Amino acid sequence: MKNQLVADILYQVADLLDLKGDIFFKIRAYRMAAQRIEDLDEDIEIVTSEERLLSIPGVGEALAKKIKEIVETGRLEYYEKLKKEVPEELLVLLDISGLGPRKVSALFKNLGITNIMELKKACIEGKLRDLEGFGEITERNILRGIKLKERTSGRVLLNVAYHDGYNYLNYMKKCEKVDRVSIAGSLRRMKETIGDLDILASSDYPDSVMDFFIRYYDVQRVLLKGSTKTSVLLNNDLQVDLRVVKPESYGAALQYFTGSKEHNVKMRSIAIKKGFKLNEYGLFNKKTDDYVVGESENDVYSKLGLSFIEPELRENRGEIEAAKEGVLPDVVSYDDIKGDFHIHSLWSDGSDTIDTIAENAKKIGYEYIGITDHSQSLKIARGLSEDRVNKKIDEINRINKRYSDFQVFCGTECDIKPDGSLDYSNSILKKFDFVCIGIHTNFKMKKEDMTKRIIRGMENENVDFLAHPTGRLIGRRDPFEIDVEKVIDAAVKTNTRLEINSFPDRLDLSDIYVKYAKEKGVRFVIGSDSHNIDHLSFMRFGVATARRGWLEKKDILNTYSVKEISKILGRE
Ligand code: DGT
Ligand code: CA
Ligand code: CA
Repeated sequence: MKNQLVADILYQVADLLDLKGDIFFKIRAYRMAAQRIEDLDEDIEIVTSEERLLSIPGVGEALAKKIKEIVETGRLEYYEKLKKEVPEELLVLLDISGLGPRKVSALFKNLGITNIMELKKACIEGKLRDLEGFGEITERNILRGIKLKERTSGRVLLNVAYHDGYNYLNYMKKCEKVDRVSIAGSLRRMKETIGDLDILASSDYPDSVMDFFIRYYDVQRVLLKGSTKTSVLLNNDLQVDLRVVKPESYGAALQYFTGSKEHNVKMRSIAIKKGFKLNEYGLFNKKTDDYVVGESENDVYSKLGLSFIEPELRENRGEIEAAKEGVLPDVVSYDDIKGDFHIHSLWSDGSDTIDTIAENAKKIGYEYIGITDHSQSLKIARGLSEDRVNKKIDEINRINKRYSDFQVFCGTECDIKPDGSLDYSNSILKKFDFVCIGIHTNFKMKKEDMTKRIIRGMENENVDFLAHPTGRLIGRRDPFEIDVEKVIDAAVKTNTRLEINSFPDRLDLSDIYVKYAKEKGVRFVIGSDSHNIDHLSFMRFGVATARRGWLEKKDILNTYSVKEISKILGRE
């Protein structure tokens, strides 16, 4: 399919024309055609070969010729020509907050500025203030925009965004003029990293809502303020976008701004196929433009013949097809979790006693926890010698006697040595209620050796789980060189559960592998990898990853009762 290629080139042509200051109607024609083609539910190559391009709304003779050229040659002469007239780097400048096509083109024409470096220099030297339509304030704004772009090219981890996003949401709920309000965007989908936060509200008084929004205590400054969209920067440089829509559009807008973009593109094309038009204002009759539904997300999905799709699934990874067939998984919910199987205590590198951890876990509503301190050779993490393992087991037995409705399972996070042997002998491993293994040393090995090492570890009959299977640290360390598919096959064969490690910089296995592994027959366990009691709440990010990987309750050990778990672990 060349649909996206054609759409992308047409979008770029529109941007270039915009920079050149071409007439509005022409620019809009390109943008609209690009969107139509992005939404098209059939292959543009077929439409072209059957000479049906003119049947696409908004496509006239001239555009049809250009589309045909792209389909047939993969490029567009007109676009190549435009690119020569407008330095391509100028397009990058459009991304800077405070700059639009008109300003970028004025900067180019008057000062010859074509890239961020030149722009920064000109701002610092005060060369912009004398241009028509610019001033000292514009200069400062642009400089800030540049700094922001430099700083925020990185994304933040889910836990940071979650904390900031839900605090902000709770504040917005206090606004009297707000009707309904929700988190949208990638945070609602619980993606592992977040670019910016999106909040959606419905109200008949958008201006009051915007005023309330920018008065939040953590706002560093306001980037943009309008009556439909306002953007602010928090003190930690995270951007937050608020959109306000009318109550009748709330569901459609929530659907739209939750994304993902890829999910939305497919949704729009289904709408078109069914004689509708879908956008952030609602679902409309394509012919008459009459409003059909839009107040609730559920209405939108159901009118399109789809069952409701949980936000975490909206990545265009087959969820729309499954919703159509009515075969979406009944994904695990956040409150299905009855306990945590990856917790470090004061016995190794954790900072709380097992007593304290147990009390806090009970408060969360858990029925059990599994304590997984490190094994003997991991000296920096105060790994437990055999003698200390025995003492710890005694302590846990004492604690368990105190509770009738809560259970502490004594586990270990046993190191897998470079040769694939484990850091405890089998006679010690048998003493634990469960054994979790993981790699903590010698990260850099040849792919083949690393894969063998992990598989050999899983082959030990005492092993129950493999912790953080790929070893990645988001933004800091790449996954080990391993053949993940082989590891997944071995997990099935050896009946080893794969862990979804909930620590925000791990989220390992990641959503895509989780989905793949489930299809192969793998079962899972979720662990917070807590090193203090505040980390216990990271569990929700592991559950989010499980949901994004299409897991159901039955796939995950932590959703079972104490009794069932003892049976599954087979140590009673
Ligand atoms: P992020 O912020 O990079 O983590 O990811 P998102 O998904 O939050 O993306 P963002 O903030 O740019 O936009 C929020 C949602 O708005 C996005 O998930 C889908 C929708 N959206 C934004 N731009 C487009 C677009 O060009 N086309 C479509 N169909 N939807 C869009
Ligand atoms: Ca976002
Ligand atoms: Ca956004």
